[in-house]
Amino acid sequence: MNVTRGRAATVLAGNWLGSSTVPSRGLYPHQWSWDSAFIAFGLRHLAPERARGELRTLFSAQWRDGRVPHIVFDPDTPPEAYFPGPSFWRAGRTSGLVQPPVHARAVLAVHEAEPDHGFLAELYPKLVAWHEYLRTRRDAGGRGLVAIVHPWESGMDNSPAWDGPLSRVTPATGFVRRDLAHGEAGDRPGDDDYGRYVRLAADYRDSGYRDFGDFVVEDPGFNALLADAELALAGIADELGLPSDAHREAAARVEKALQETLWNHDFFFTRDVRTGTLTREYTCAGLLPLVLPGLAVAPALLATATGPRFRLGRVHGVPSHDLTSPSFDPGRYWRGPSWANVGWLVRRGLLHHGEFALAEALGGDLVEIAARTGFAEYCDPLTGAGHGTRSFSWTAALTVDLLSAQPAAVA
Ligand code: 2M8
Repeated sequence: MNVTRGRAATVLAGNWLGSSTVPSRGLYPHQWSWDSAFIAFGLRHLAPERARGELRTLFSAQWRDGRVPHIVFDPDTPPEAYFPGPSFWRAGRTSGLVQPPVHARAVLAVHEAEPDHGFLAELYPKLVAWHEYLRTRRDAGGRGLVAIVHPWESGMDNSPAWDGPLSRVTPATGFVRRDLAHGEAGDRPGDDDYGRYVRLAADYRDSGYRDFGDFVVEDPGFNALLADAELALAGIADELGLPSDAHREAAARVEKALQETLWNHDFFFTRDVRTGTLTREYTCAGLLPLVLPGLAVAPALLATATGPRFRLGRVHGVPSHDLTSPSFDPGRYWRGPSWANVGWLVRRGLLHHGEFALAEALGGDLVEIAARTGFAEYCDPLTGAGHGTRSFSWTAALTVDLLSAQPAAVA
């Protein structure tokens, strides 16, 4: 077995709890929604039964309204290990927020690695209910796009795109951060931002996880991944011999709304639903529509991706924020560093749009960084230095997937 693949498999085995995988033993000691989907992309090559188990465990915590919670708490992990824990959320064994819907794509990929129609048939209605929740309960702007109600829902928690909408939120106080016990303070969000996250989550909880509050934004990353997930659902329906046109139509509607609402000149921006304005921050979320094979504006978006703002192919991975912006910070959480999951998604997009050499270079670079940094959570795009926690599950899992896709990649 390739050395890097073996080390990645060891990371995943070390983070496995028995029915799901933690993103990291110290910093994130429970199950996270989109992490589990990325983890399944790697596990499918190593242990397909575990990949299926990962997704089944997540969906066993799905709410009756269809939402898939962003955290499923491990009952055997002490409550003080992570804040905000179950007593904060008051939602049983889960949080009440969501994360980007990458699950349908993961379910289909797991099936492709080892066909299992029973697994597909079991997950299909759950995925349909999940997408239905997003479509019907989250269209705050009325334009056919999902609105997120908390930065944590984007998965890109501290993105500069949230600074505007977050400025309306009064930070909560009187709580103890647990994350700083595991991470460098300079890599993590600042105290004021953390206070705002806690305030927003508490307000949403107090509304019964229903109301749109001070933070309501349409994120191009989240919505592009939903459109891609609808395409994956169409693929699952085809495998099951079920009608699939409705899923393709749903994907096309989201793609059209993305284009009409969030595209401006050379990029997809976030829209603040409360003010009706685009944020004008170039963040990696705006590159994610590249995952859509039919994207009409792909040439212009690729020009931005390879231009001075992201310098794809000339830096490490895909920077999470605009390299030319004064708020670019190469080490701080989602304000500049490169993440493996974003790189992996953009690589898929490059393949869809015929950028094969760039895709291969990006894939090789992601594997090399992961191996050299001990599967770091993120890295400095300018130097490749690792940041955040190490032995991070999705970095390891996506490395396995990349090595399986291109066996000639760096060992
Ligand atoms: C980070 O988010 C959590 C909150 O959900 C945190 O900072 O405590 C993000 O990077 C998110 O995308 C990721 O899913 C999570 C676990 O890896 O960590």
